[in-house]
Amino acid sequence: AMQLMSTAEAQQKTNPEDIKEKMQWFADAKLGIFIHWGIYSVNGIDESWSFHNKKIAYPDYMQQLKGFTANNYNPQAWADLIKESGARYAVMTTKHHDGVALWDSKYSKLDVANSTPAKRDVLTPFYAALRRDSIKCGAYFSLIDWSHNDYPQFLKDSNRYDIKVHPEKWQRFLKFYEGQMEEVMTKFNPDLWWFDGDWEHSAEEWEAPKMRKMLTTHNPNTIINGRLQGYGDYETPEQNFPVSRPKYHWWELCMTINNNWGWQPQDTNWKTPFEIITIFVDAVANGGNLLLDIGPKADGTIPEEEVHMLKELGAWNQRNGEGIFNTIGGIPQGHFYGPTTMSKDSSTLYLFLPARTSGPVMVKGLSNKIESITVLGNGSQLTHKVVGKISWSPVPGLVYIDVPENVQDKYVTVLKVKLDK
Ligand code: JFZ
Repeated sequence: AMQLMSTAEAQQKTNPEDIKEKMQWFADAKLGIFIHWGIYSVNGIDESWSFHNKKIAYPDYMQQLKGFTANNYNPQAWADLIKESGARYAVMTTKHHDGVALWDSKYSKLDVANSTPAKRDVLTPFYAALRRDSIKCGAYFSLIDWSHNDYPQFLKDSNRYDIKVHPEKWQRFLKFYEGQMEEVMTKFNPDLWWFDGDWEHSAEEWEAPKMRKMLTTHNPNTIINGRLQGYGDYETPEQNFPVSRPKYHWWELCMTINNNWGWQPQDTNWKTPFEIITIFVDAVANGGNLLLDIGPKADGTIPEEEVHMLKELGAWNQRNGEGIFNTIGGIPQGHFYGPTTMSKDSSTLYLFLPARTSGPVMVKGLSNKIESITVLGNGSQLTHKVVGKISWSPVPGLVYIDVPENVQDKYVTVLKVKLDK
């Protein structure tokens, strides 16, 4: 039997009306690039989870510090590639659950500046490059820190202590984690915070309201993702996404290009550009964004498959971005065989053809007259026929649009339907 996945109920504690203005760039952005970079990229193993799940001993995991060189790291080239993809924001792992900070932290020696051959803060030049390219800066920040001695959880099935027995230790951890968060805040002033790992403790234990207050006081426009035990601004459903029934005001699907967040050489299960683009379009048509992940190698090179994907996506956006960026979700599903979006003034409808077609496509329920239909990317004008419209009845007819094969996009074709107002 088919099973429908239940999407987690949005348990957002912020009022959408209060944050509408600051959320606008996010709503318009549609595409972000997620970057998982850390010492786990040295051996090419699971980020943090590999030692937590005892696939590798903790000391051996930490040996990777010695291999994090960032020798070929070119932050401007990263930013330029992200720009080329069409993405309008980037989210970089400032610190994963392994506790290794990618900036020079005054609260710990466990950072790439003090403990790796890279010998420098790798975040500052990247965020500077993003800002030069007018790309919004997102900071992934793990609440969990499995390396910290005052953090209760450590390896799977072996915790350090119980918070109820040693509340003073947890207080010490809070000071540390809040200190590091404040460091990231003042150094980089992120446009967006992408928290992760909230599940190990409650909102009260994380002091989530206080953290939210600190961040929004420093920068009232900063956007916080949902993984702060409900004290965020938007939802982040992951990977297995029933995106078809959005119940969130703002949401973002985060997804890997192969099967892993960080670089893992054995994982060659690359999604195709067609797959990525159809998922992207599906998210946007349902009012969401796609946060697409890349995993650079320890020397700072981005795997060629990922470079290729970002370039293909960018080329597709060059041809078809008019139907994506700054749009809103389209007409109800069932009125068209594929995803749809609309211009904000609803004068233009964009129809996405999820497959190549050798004949006409049909749209239901359009009560406006159609002024013109063009194919994005090549400007071809298409003809259409209205079927079943009765002159005296307000019920719209069925619109059949002719889509010749030679005008179709290599991946997903977008038809621009201008409506008479
Ligand atoms: C977390 C991390 O543990 C993981 O390593 C990676 O960084 C990813 C982006 O985020 O993993 C999660 C978090 C939340 C869900 C699934 C995996 N979730 O809500 O389904």
